[in-house]
Amino acid sequence: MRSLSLPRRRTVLSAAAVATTGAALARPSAAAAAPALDLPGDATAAREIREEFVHSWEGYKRAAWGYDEVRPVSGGRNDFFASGRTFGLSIVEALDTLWLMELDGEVALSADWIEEHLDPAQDADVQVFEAVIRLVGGLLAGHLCTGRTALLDRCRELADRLLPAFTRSPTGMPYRYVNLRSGAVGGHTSPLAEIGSNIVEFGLLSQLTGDQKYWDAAKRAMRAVFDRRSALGLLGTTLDIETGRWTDTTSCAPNPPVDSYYEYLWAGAELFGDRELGDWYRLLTDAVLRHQLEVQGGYAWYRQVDYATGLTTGRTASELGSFYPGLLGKGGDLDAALAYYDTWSMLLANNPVVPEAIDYGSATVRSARNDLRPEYVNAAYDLWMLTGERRFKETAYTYFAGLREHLRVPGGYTVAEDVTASPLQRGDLTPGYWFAENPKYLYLMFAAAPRFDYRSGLLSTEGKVVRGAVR
Ligand code: DMJ
Repeated sequence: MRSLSLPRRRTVLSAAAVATTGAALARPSAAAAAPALDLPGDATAAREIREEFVHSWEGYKRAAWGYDEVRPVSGGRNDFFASGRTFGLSIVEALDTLWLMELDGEVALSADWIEEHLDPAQDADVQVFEAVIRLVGGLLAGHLCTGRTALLDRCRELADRLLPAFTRSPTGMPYRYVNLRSGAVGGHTSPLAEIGSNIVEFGLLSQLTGDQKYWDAAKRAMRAVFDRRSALGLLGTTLDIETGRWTDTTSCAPNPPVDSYYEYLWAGAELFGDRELGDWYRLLTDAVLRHQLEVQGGYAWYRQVDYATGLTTGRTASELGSFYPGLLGKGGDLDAALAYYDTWSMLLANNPVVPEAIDYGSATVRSARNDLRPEYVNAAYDLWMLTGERRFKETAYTYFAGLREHLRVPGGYTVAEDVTASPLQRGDLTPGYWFAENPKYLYLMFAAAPRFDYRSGLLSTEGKVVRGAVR
C-alpha cells in the first residue's frame, strides 16, 4: 500500500460548523488552496478548454464514431452498456456540451446520428441508473438545447423500456438491470445512488410529456429509501429491493455508491419545488454532518459509520465524493462546503492528478487509478456559481492544467492506471462522462456562455443542462 503525504494545518474553530456538527472545522481560507500557476484571462482559458474538448471529440470521431466510448491510445472502442451493442454513448453525452460551445456543425451531426441510429429497443440488459443519468438525461438535454422533438420522442421510448425496473419491484425501488427488448429485470441488491438518482430526468420527462408515471416511479423509489433511515437519521449503503431490507448498513456518504441519492433530493426540491424532498435532504444531511464529519490534520473528512450506532467503520475518501462541497453549498451549508473543498484542493495541490481513493486515517492510497473524473471541478463550478469567488476559477484551472499535462494523448484524453508511478502510468479510455462533464463545468466558469442562463442554470449529476438553456 503506497503512503500519501497529507499535510497538516492549524485547526481554527468555526463557530457555525461547531454549532451544527460538534466538530472543530478549519476556517476555509483562500491561502489553503492557493494555486501554483498563473490564471490566464477568462477568454484565453475558455478558448484553451474548448480546444481541449474539441481535441478529445475529434479523437472519438476518428476512432470510434457511433460506438459508446473510444480507447484513445490504441484507437479501440468500448461497449459501455452491453457487449456487442452500441448506444453511441459519447455522442449522447457530448450533445449539450457541443451546443453550449456553439459547435453547431457537430451538434447537427450528433443529433442526426441519434435520430437515425440510436435504438432504445435493443436486446441488451442495461444498468438502469447509468441509462437514466446518461442516456435519458442526454436526450432530454439535447431536446431542451436544440428543440428537436425527435430527441424527446426517443427519450420517452427509452424511459418506457426502463420503467419495468420500477413497476415490477415490490418496493418501488428499481431493479439494477432491465432488458430493453423483453422488459426482463434483474439485480435485486442495489446501492442508494442507483435506486434514487432518477427524479431529475424522470420528473422533467413527466413535465415535458404531461405523463406523471415517470415522476411517480422516481419519487416512490426515493421515499422507500428515506423511510428506511435509522433513528440517527442515517442511511446504509445497499438494499435488497425485493425484501426492502438493508444488505449493507454502512453510511458511506458522500462517497459512492450512495453519492447522488443525496444530490437528487436537493435537485428534485430545487427543480420541481418539491418541499418534501427538500425536508428529506435537510434531515439526512444534518445526520451526515453530525455523525460523519471529522477533522484530521486541520482538514474536514467524512468517515464511514454504522447507520444505527454511528460507530466508525472506515476512513476512505473517494474522488467521487469530491462533488460534495458543491452540494453542501447549494444546500445552505457553506462553511462545511468550503472546508471540504479545501481538503480536496490540498490533495490536488499535492498530486496534479489525484488518486481514485485514499484512506485519510492511515494516509495511504486505496486506488491509484484516475478515471478522468469530473467531481472536483463540478464542486468548483457549483461554488463559483454560488459565491462568484475567483479562487474557484484558480483551483479549477489548476485541475485542468494537471489533466492537460498528464492525461492528454494524441487521440484525446485518457484515464490513468497509476498516478503514483513515476512517470504516471496512463490507461486507454475516454469515459463517456468526460464529454458531458469536465470540459463543460470548466467552460461555463470561464466562457460567459451566451447559451446558458447563469441565474437559473441547473445541471444534472451527469452534467446535463436541465434548466437554463437559452435558445
Ligand atoms: C458520472 O457518471 C456522474 O457524475 C455520476 O453521478 C457519478 N460519477 C460519474 C463520473 O465520475
